[in-house]
Amino acid sequence: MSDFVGVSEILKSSRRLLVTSHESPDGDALGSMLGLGLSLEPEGKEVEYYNASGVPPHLDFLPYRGRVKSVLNEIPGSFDATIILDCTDIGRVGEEFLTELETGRMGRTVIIDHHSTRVPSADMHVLFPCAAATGIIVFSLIKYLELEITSDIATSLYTAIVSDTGSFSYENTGPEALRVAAELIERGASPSYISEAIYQREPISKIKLLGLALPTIELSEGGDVASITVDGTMFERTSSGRADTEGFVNIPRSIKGVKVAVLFREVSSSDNEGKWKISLRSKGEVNVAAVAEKLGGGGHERAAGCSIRGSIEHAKENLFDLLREELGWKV
Ligand SMILES: [Mn+2]
Repeated sequence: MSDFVGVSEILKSSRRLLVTSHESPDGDALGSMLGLGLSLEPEGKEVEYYNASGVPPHLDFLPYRGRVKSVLNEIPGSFDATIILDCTDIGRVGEEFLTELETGRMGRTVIIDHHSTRVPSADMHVLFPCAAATGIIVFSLIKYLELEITSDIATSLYTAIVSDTGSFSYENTGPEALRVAAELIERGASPSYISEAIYQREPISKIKLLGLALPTIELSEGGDVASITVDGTMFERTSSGRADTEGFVNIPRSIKGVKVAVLFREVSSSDNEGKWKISLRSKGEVNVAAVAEKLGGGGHERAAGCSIRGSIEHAKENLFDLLREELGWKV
């Protein structure tokens, strides 16, 4: 059961807090981290910020991003509590965190999230799968605790909401997301500045990578599924990295009639077998979280992810079989 009051009590009674989120953080993960932490600091709390992947280039405009450390070892001492945002599975915080957790110095663990696919693995949690972004839950907590929302906090939380709603275009965009966003604008968030910072500062390497990836777009399952593939050689040829594939899945998603969009991204694996990170987006009725879960991943009904080992042909076959079932196609 979600314990909003219990989590608020932990925040109130803790003196030193660690705020963290999942690896490869998106705008919701980092925006929620900074939004929550910055709201607690004026209350005399000592807050440290940690993300195993650091701050990606498209989010390097966030206020106080320099406070986010990517090596836990560089943050000494113990914490009264660790707040894990936008992440229900504690393992997604990263290896180093799991190791440090064993030492007991992380204090009580609290998860604040809006993902729905897993049972949270922390001492206490606030889980609202209906919230469009974790940033909205953080906003509610700040209000409940009667803390001030400065313009830096407003910018952080607005970034969280914009990121997870696809600039207020996905199905999760509702009155609540827009009302919270409106209040954040009143408190100093600038929609044009934030959108430009996130979406209009692409590195040329990303556009070149997209150029190589576009010809791989293919339709399957009678046009219900569209996929795009980025393999290791494309990264090499364009000197780009995994962060450069951000948003690629929206291109197959934009094709008329497509119900499920897929991005296959090759990641380095210890063996030479190949490993594919898969991003899934649903435009129709298909629950892609259900498909991702069958492959050991998770996410939301309309946006989920997982990975498959082996060749690209193997990955496609595996995934498309499951999607066919979910789409209700008879083989
Ligand atoms: Mn999120």
